[in-house]
Amino acid sequence: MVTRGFTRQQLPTELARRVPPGQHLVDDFPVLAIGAAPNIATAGWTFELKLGSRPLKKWSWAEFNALPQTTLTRDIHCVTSWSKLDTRWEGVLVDDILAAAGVEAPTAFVLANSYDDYSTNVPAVDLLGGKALVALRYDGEPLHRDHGGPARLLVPHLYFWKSAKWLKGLTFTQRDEAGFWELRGYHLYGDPWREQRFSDD
Ligand SMILES: Nc1nc2c(c(=O)[nH]1)N[C@H]1C(S)=C(S)[C@@H](COP(=O)(O)O)O[C@H]1N2
Ligand SMILES: [Mo]
Repeated sequence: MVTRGFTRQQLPTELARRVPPGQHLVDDFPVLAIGAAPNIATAGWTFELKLGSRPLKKWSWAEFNALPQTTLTRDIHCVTSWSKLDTRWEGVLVDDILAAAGVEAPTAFVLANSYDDYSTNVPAVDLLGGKALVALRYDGEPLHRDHGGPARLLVPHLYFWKSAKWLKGLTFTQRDEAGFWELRGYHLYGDPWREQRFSDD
């Protein structure tokens, strides 16, 4: 399937309806980050669930890999205007992370925290009901460091900046707290179908 660079207008209807307004398709997988990819060894890797500053549960790499694994094949949409269809990810559903911690979402908002000091906010409902994954594998291989390995958040129905790479943990917050890009003018929610790119969109 040759889709590279095509905009909605140039695509057959079946594909066009999967491409949000202002987006074009790519076949490659662009790498975007605020800095160089951090090198995180799985030996020292931990994943922590928190309620504000209070720790709820922490997993080592081995413990996290022992949680139920789910595969999601989803289209992804970057705010810089590329979209990529049928990307295949494998990892732990946020639902299963909460179940393993023995908690239900204690607040309505989550801040995803990363090892490169990146952060991004997502409403808790957008992470639940099978919608979001902490991905450990992409396309059948361990997640490449450039794409956020060892583990990244995948929230495919929102712009891809919400899918925090090099994920360190998820923090439930009382209020919707802006993350790295949201503090710099990006939309608090980021729905690609409503073109919520910037805070006043
Ligand atoms: N930790 C971290 N996560 C991040 C970023 C980042 O700079 N640091 N950039 C975001 C942005 S703006 C995008 S578009 C995607 C890019 O993911 P990719 O490099 O796998 O395409 O990661 C998002 N997650
Ligand atoms: Mo982005």
